[in-house]
Amino acid sequence: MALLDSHVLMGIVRLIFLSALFVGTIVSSESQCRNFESIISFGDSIADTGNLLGLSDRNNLPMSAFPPYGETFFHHPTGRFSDGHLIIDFIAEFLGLPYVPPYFGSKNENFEKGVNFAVASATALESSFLEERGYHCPHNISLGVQLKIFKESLPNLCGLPSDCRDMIRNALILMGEIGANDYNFPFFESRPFDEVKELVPFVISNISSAITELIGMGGRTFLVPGGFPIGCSVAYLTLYQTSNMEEYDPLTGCLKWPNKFGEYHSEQLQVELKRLRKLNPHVNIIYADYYNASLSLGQEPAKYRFINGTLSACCGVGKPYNFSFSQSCGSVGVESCNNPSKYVAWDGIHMTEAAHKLMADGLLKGPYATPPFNWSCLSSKIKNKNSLENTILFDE
Ligand SMILES: *[C@@H]1O[C@H](CO)[C@@H](O)[C@H](O)[C@H]1NC(C)=O
Ligand SMILES: *[C@@H]1O[C@H](CO)[C@@H](O)[C@H](O)[C@H]1NC(C)=O
Ligand SMILES: *[C@@H]1O[C@H](CO)[C@@H](O)[C@H](O)[C@H]1NC(C)=O
Ligand SMILES: *[C@@H]1O[C@H](CO)[C@@H](O)[C@H](O)[C@H]1NC(C)=O
Ligand SMILES: *[C@@H]1O[C@H](CO)[C@@H](O)[C@H](O)[C@H]1NC(C)=O
Ligand SMILES: CC(=O)N[C@H]1CO[C@H](CO)[C@@H](O)[C@@H]1O
Repeated sequence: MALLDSHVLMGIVRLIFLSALFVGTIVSSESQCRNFESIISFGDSIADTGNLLGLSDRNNLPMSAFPPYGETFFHHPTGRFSDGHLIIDFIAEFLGLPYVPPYFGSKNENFEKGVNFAVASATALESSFLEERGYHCPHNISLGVQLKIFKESLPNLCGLPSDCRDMIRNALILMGEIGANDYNFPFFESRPFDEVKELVPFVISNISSAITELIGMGGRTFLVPGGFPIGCSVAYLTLYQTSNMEEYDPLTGCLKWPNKFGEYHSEQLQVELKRLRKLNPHVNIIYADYYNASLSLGQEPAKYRFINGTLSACCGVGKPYNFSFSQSCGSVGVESCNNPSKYVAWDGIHMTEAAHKLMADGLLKGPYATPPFNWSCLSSKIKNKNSLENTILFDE
C-alpha cells in the first residue's frame, strides 16, 4: 500500500464507487425478481396468525380460540379466523418459509424468517380518530400502532440497525388486508353510505404513509391487498337483507351497494399505489386484487366445486345465510358443515381454507397481482414444489 500514491488511491476509490453504482443499477432493474428471506405482515384478521389470541386474557378469548376454528388445519384453534390456512400461510408455504409467527403473546419465538403484527379487528386509522367520529373499536392496535411496535421491537428482531435494514430489504412485506374494519364497524351500526365513504381518503392515506415509512427503513417489495366485495359477505347479506331484488346482483346474489363501496376503496388505493411507484421506482409495490379474486369464487362456484357460491356460511346458524351476529361460529352449540372445502364462507365474515388457497394461487401465479410476481429467482426446489409450469423458469 505504501507504494500507491494518492492518484492511484483516488482511482481505486472512484472505481469502487462506480462499480457500486453499477451494481446498484442492476439491482434496481431486477427489483421484481426476488428470493424473499422473510415475510413481515401488518393487518387485521385476514392475516392474523394468532395475535389477537396472544393479546387476549383468559376470560375474554376471541371466537377463534374455540373449535371448530382450525378444524381442517392445524386440527385445533390457533387464533386464525378460518377452518385452516389463511392466505398468508399459503404464501409462506409457497416461498418455502415457515408460517409467519404472531409477534404478540409468543415466547422465545424465532422471527428471523418472518414476523406478523396483524391483529384481528384492527383498523387502518387510529382508534381515537374513529371514536371521535362516534365509531366503536374493540381495541387500539391500528396499523400505525402495529408499525410503531415493529420499530420498537427491531433490536430484538434483528439486532444491529444494518442487519435490520437487510432483513426489511429482503422481506416480502404484506401490507394488509387493512381498512375493511374501518368501514365494517360503522356499517354494522347501519351508518349511512356517504358518511362511511368520507373515511376512504383517510384510510388510503394511512396505508400509504405506512408503506412510505417502511420504504425509508429499507423495504423493497410490498404486497398491498385492496378491499373485498363486502356485498357478498354473509354478514352484510344478513344485516342488509331486503325484498327489493333490484339491490342484488342476479348472477351472484350479492348486494350491489356494498360491492360498489369495496370497489371505490380499491380504486382509490390503486391510484395511490401508482403515485407511490412513481415516487419510488426502485421499490416493487404489488396490488393484490382480493376484490376480483374473491368475486370470481362467487361468480363461478361450480368451477371451484363450491356448492353454494359465497352465500351460505359453513359455520353458523340462522336463516337464510346461516349467520347471526348474536350466535356466531365458535359459540356453544354452533356447528360447522361436514365439508368446509365446499364452502367459500366460513363464519359469515371470513373465508374457508379452500377459498384462501384459491385466493393465494390467484396472487402468486396470477392473474390477481399487479404487477405480477416474477419468480425467475426462486430456487428450483421451491419452483418444482409449486409446479409453476405456466411460468417461464430460469435455472440458477
Ligand atoms: C424476471 O426477472 C428476470 C431476472 O431478473 C428477468 O430477466 C426477466 O425479464 C423478468 N421477467 C419479467 C416478466 O419481468
Ligand atoms: C391502547 O389502549 C390501552 C388500554 O386499553 C392503553 O393502555 C394504551 O396506551 C393505548 N395505546 C395507544 C397507542 O393508544
Ligand atoms: C377488477 O378487475 C378489473 C379488470 O381487470 C379491474 O379494472 C378492476 O380495477 C378490478 N377491481 C378491483 C376492485 O381491483
Ligand atoms: C344454498 O344457500 C341457500 C340460501 O342461503 C339455501 O337456501 C340453500 O339451502 C343452500 N344450499 C346448499 C346446498 O347448501
Ligand atoms: C349451516 O351450518 C350448519 C352447521 O351449523 C351446516 O350443517 C349446514 O350445512 C349449513 N347450512 C347451509 C345452508 O349451508
Ligand atoms: C387518523 C390516523 O389514524 N392517522 C394515523 C396515520 O398513520 C400515522 C402513522 O403512519 C399515524 O401517526 C396517524 O395517527
